[in-house]
Amino acid sequence: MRSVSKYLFVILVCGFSFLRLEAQCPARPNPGTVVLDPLALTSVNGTLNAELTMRHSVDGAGYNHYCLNYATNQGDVEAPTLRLNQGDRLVLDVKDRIAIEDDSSSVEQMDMSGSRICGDSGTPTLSSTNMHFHGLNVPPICHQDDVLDTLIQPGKSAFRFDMQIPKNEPPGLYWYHPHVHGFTEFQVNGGAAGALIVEGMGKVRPEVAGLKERVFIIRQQYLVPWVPGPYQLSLNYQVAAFPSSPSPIIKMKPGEKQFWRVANATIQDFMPLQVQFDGVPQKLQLIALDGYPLANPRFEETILVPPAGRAVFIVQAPPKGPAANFVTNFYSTGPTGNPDFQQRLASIDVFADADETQESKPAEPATRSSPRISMRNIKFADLGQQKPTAVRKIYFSEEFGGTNGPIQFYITVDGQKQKVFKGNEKPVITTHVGAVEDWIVENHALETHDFHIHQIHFKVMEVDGKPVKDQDLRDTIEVPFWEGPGHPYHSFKARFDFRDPTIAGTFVFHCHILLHEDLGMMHKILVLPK
Ligand SMILES: [Cu+2]
Repeated sequence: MRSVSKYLFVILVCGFSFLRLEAQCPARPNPGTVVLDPLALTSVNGTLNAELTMRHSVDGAGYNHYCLNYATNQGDVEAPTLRLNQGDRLVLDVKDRIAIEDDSSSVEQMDMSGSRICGDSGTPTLSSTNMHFHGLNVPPICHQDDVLDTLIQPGKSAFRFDMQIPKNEPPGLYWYHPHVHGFTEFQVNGGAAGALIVEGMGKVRPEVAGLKERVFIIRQQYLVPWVPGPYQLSLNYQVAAFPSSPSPIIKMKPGEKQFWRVANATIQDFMPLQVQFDGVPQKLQLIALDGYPLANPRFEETILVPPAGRAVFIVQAPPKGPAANFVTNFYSTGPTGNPDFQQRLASIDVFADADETQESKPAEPATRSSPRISMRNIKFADLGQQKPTAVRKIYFSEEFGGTNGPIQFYITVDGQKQKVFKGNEKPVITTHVGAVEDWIVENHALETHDFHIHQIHFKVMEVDGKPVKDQDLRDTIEVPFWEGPGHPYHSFKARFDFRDPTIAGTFVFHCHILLHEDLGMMHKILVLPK
């Protein structure tokens, strides 16, 4: 915390001016109101075509809003949920209409030399944007999921993303957010993130068929995200700051089972999620993690969802009587990390007529005629049986400057020199289409980090050197902090699948604590075509 005054000084000197003539972002829901699902846009005849406009404003409490607006007859709506089927085409036009006065000096600028230009040219700034489709197994090329080269500049014409969801994409919850290196944290802190759903979960996991479905996006906002300290969480943009403001309300019928899709769209909050009745955690039936259905659904009282992770689970409402709450618990990220606080995300109120009070989509009907999707036919299904073609070790570490906490954040391939990410760097890993690799990822830092790789999922096989019973497919996972000398490093070992030729190209792996990513805890991997 000693570094706070330094950060404030930097911000004042930089003239961090967010003076706006008028609010560009829609008003967000008042505290203590019923939580509605985000507006859902659904593909029609195999295509979902939509236009989103990124805007910016500052609210009365001083929080920056970055909003991905979708225009409706009732006005702009932020960050709609994009719902598609396997094999559908997503055509998304994204326009940047951020208008911030003089942001050019506020952050160190990214070196784009050496990058191919995809979209607009020019230097990336806090007002530039682009889009990452987190978890989708789509090509890392221009107009699809290419965060390294894509730049959308303010005032320019719309940039078109155009991609096909693979026919064997795992049904599940994905999400989209800006990913301009050096500036990702600000826009996600401001709320610029939404859900993307590949339909069909009820066909893979019959447990959810026929249940009412809810989509909950948890976001996190700091007044200035560089400054460690207090923050607010929100649920579908409604601030959850109990007891200083009333909790968001989730309405359910007594005893009703619902199918919740929950995305952790925070910038750095590791969330041990629970549903409690009178303070007692209830068993939640976990169905999927990170957009990948579990081989065997299991019951858990606490579901740990790291930043950028998603969990899909079945919640059963209490009978009338006990106080029911959806909470995230305290989580320690270690001596140099920021603590993640306990917070009630919503109170669950049971009403016999709960149906009429909320907008949400009924889950896919449990019709016998709808064809099943077999777990064997979705991507990566046979990964456990493959022989690895290479084994790599990768580690997180931090460098200190005096007593002010970590100043450099590294992710390093074992044997290489520690370095921060540069836009014009060469890939630190080169592999080829057809490879299946086992990676051991260790954390040598006194702070928990959050591993994420673009374009593929990985199958978790060991944690801290011991085989795990549930070999889940993930795209994001926590790696706990090192307790210090005399203690082993925490690690996970997972199998990474580079067999699909459509992911050939250059993409990134990084820490999904977004400040760390922006400061360079990221590197490139090149997958050569066969
Ligand atoms: Cu990190």
